[in-house]
Amino acid sequence: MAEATFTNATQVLEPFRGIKRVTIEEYFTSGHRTCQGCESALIMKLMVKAAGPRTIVLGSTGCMYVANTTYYTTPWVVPWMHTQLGSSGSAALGTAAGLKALMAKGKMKSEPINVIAFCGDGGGADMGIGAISATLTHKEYNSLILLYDNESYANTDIQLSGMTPYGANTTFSPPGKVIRNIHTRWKKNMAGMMAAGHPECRYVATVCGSYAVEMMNKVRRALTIGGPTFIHSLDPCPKGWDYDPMLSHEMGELAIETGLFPLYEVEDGVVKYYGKTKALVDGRKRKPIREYLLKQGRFAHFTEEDLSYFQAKVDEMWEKWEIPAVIPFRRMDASKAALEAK
Ligand SMILES: Cc1ncc(C[n+]2csc(CCOP(=O)(O)OP(=O)(O)O)c2C)c(N)n1
Ligand code: SF4
Ligand SMILES: [Mg+2]
Repeated sequence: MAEATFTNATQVLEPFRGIKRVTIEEYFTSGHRTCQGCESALIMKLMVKAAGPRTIVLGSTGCMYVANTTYYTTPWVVPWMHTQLGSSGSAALGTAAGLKALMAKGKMKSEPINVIAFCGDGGGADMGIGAISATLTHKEYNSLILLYDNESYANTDIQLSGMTPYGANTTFSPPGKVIRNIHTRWKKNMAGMMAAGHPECRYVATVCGSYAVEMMNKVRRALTIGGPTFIHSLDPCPKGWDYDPMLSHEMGELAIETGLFPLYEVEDGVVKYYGKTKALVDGRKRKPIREYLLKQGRFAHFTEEDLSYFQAKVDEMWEKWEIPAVIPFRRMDASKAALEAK
């Protein structure tokens, strides 16, 4: 039998050294129907620009499927496939495995092809978390899962997800006269969870479209390093968050400057902070969370008490977590440990 030529080789995508070095070609073009100011659409554009033409994109149901593929139109220039709402993980793994098998059998030219599966917060952090977790254990297949987090089930009219922030007004959690905050759960920590729980996953990162070059370089790093990789993107959504679409970039910046959404990567277990998040780690003052929350209609019902609670939770991420804003573990303090040892 002929020797299989296929290896786990990846495309080597060097980082873009500044905005002027970014390639001009677009693989997510006009022809979509997302809302004005939609940061998730920008993330799609940056993601595939970073990956380049030898890429297959798979997308689970949600705004980035529905608004991007109205019947007979699509902005995707690369091969694109829709997958079921909770299936981004299985789609990524199956496609990567299928390509590998076809190449090993000599039925396809052997070459590294990027496989990227995206999912929303509903499809990825709630429904599809099991399949994503399974994929992140398969080091023999190269794939990137990108979770675009607009903090709701946006496509079906802004329902609450496990990634919706505390207290937000959604169609499932409208503030009432008797109960002001229907939604009182704190948001899941997806990137931290994926990094901490998947030793075979060599690369996890957080990104925001407000920092486009950094975002693209993290995609390029994930695809270059290979194996299963994961990126979590925080995407301001004018419709669901209820703000003027022209403020999308500012909203992303505020999420980072207040410390609510840290920008970092974990490569082979080493945490590296980026940009303004790094400045916060190095001691710069975090902006008060109210500057971010009060610009959004979904928090318009917040009282001073709610704002203080939210601020205290963000402070906790930075002041109490063992790896600030990344992993919510704390060491047992020495005096308590000594007491318990008696
Ligand atoms: C199994 C299943 N349940 C429900 C739906 C209906 N549905 C389509 S898109 C969507 C919202 C998905 O939310 P998210 O993954 O956060 O993506 P977004 O719409 O916010 O971009 C829902 C509930 C579906 N397509 N499949
Ligand atoms: S609802 Fe939000 S995520 Fe969906 S297309 Fe509009 S801005 Fe984008
Ligand atoms: Mg969503």
